[in-house]
Amino acid sequence: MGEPRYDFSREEIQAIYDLPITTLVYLAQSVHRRYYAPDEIQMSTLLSIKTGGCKENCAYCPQSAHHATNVAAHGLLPVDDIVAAAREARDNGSSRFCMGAAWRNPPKKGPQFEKVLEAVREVRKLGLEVCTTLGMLDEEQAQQLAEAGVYAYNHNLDTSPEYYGDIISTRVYQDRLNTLDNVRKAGMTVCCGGIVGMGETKNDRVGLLHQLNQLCPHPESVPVNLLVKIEGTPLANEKDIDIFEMVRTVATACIIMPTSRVRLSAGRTQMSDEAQALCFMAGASSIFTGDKLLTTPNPGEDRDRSLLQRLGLKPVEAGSPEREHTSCGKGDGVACQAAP
Ligand code: SAM
Ligand code: DTB
Ligand code: SF4
Repeated sequence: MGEPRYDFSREEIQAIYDLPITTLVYLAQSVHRRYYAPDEIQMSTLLSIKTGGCKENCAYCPQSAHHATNVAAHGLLPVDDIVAAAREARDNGSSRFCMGAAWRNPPKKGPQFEKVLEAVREVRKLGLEVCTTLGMLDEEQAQQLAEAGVYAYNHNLDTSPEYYGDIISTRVYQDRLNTLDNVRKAGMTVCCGGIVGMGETKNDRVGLLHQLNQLCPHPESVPVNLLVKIEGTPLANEKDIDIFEMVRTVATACIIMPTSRVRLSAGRTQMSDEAQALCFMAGASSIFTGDKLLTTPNPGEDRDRSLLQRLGLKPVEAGSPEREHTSCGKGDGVACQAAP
């Protein structure tokens, strides 16, 4: 056990997910140690470079123009502001800087996309790994971002294919898979995960994990977000999910995608220190640092520094390369067919 497999059946994943938590966490930690140092946490910092007014209707998102939230929308930030934020993130120990834009897809060519490419080149010069999340990409945009120096592209599948339509109706699952395909073909690494706590069933969480497992090669990063409930969005009054479902999702992701770095992403402000520690024991080895995610609060440098210190964990050195993924040998990142 521990070598990447792309053919887990949904039933097999379900069986792993349902293991007694002691066995599940033990297995996840054992697999994690084969590929990663057990005491290292990779830190990424996010910046929203274009906020609000998005044409998509994602039910969880404060930045959708379809929901009346009180996000302060702004257009694309000046390149200098982006670079200043990246420098500060690096000085605070981040090894990756992730720029997010509330776009259905980036504008085709033109000054806005040029500005993004320029920001990527400048942030790259600071020695940071550059990540972007800008919505759907065509082949050419993916190529241009890769050439400018984007290391990773974040594009989440969010939930199971069956539940997707309940959460977003302005695009379909296949649109996301197509972008992931373009990202792979362009040679960027893939950051792809989802959200728990959106009213989905356990079967949906397993369905998402199954889809992620079939991405071939597996995404290098798998962000697991806990829903941040935002007033004005359709999910504002969603009931709290049992936090052990989050732990199970993290642990199962680590077991079925052993070379992927699983990131404890949004929602940490609602999680106790103990719950976060349990996620680290279950193999999560990355967090977003800073006091803001894209538009919502995050624990902040001081709180995280103290948490890592109490747990005896340390940040991954900036500039140390991510472990290369093990290729399935089946090609270019299109979902491989699961074994019958
Ligand atoms: N517009 C781009 C896209 O959707 O890919 C990039 C930005 S979007 C905000 C990035 C991801 O943030 C989403 O795919 C979703 O998984 C996550 N996200 C957004 N709002 C969230 C919330 N309220 N709680 C948890 N995760 C959230
Ligand atoms: C991801 O999966 N989580 C991050 C990152 N990728 C871009 C974003 C979380 C956003 C949470 C809501 C907000 O701050 O607006
Ligand atoms: Fe929010 Fe991204 Fe959906 Fe736009 S596409 S509403 S920014 S999650």
